Amino acid sequence: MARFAREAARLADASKFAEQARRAAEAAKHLDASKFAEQARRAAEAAKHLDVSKFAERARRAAEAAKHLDASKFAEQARRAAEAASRVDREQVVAEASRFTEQAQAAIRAAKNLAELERLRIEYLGRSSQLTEVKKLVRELPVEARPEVGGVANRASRDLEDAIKVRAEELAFIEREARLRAEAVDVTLPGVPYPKGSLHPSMRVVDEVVDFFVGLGYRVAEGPEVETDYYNFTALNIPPGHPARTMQDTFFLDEGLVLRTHTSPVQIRTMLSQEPPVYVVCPGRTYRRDSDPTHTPMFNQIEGLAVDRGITLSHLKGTLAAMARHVFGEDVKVRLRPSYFQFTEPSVELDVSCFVCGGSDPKCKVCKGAGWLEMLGAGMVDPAVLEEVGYDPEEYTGFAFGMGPDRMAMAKYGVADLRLFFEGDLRFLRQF
Ligand code: 2U9
Repeated sequence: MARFAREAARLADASKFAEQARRAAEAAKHLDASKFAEQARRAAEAAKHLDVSKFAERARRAAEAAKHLDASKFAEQARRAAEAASRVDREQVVAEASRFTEQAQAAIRAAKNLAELERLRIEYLGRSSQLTEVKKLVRELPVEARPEVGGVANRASRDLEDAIKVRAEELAFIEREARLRAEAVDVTLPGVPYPKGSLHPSMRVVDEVVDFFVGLGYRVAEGPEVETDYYNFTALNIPPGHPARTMQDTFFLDEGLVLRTHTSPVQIRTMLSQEPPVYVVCPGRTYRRDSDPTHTPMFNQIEGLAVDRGITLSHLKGTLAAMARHVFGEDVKVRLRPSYFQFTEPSVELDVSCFVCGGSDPKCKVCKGAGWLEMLGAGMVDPAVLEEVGYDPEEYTGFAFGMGPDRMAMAKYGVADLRLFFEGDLRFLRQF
């Protein structure tokens, strides 16, 4: 048993001794010699356990006195022995308690981390700690010693709890500081370069064109790339067996499905799903069996459609001229040439004046000296197409247009081979 607890236990023994001595003194009062001797012997026995030679000596003298039946002397000796035992042991308990508290506090202050601190808390304040043992012993102490020893034990508990709290706060602070230091970011280090992507040249043109039409209030519509024969051809006034079908170099799939050859089916779907007015722009991937420096099997298209009351060819021309200026520059001019498409009547092609030389350079790389660039096809929506989607061609008219943003990008950025756009070569793509 540790010293603090051992001292408390000794004090409990002393109280037993004092009780024996009191009984001996009682017996002495009645001059009962044999009883003295017996009581005194027991007192001496108890004193031995105390291991305090002074007590033992006093007890021995008490026993001696008892032998000579000197009752009053014995009683006096026994009383003094009892007093001394309780006083001396109490002092020792108090001294031991403060030594114990000091040692424990020093250990707590030296705890290196919260885990060690918790170990110390269990050691000093836990169920099998000295303090708990001492508190249990208090009940066995002489009544007059209980408040003092109990007080000493409670004070020791309080002091240690306080010390643990203080150390816990210190350690939490130290551990937090260490963590912050370990996690610190050196903001002066150069950053890790993050490879930055850029927009594909075709997509830059798509964005510019779509932005222009969205600015006019058009909505953007998209649709499937695998289409039915009906949406890709029949609804667009190209019935089965019509020669116009063979001109489109279509990729045919199973079960009457095709890879769409234009985004026109998206406009058909839009008109079937709503009543006029319709103002839509339809960007997307389209497919034709074609491969040379100016044709790839997959290419982008932007088509658009405006159907409303009183739409005329001049609306078409004004709208597309403004679009050309938005994409190629404020100075470009446009001209219309007559053309033919199955789904528009009349049909036109729109040329843009060369945005590089303006027609002044016979050796211009972009227009090859022509001064004009073919930019898009367009026309007034054929009444047969309006009828097909359930719009009354007597009440509504519309214009439609279609353009190839890949081709437009080739002209705009001076790229001679369209195939470069779709090979995914970063050396090419990084230039945009
Ligand atoms: C509906 C009615 C009419 C769309 C149009 C063109 C003219 C045209 C080509 C441009 C270059 C295809 O990408 S390209 O090869 N397109 O010339 N497209 S009129 O007319 C429509 C579309 C939908 C319902």
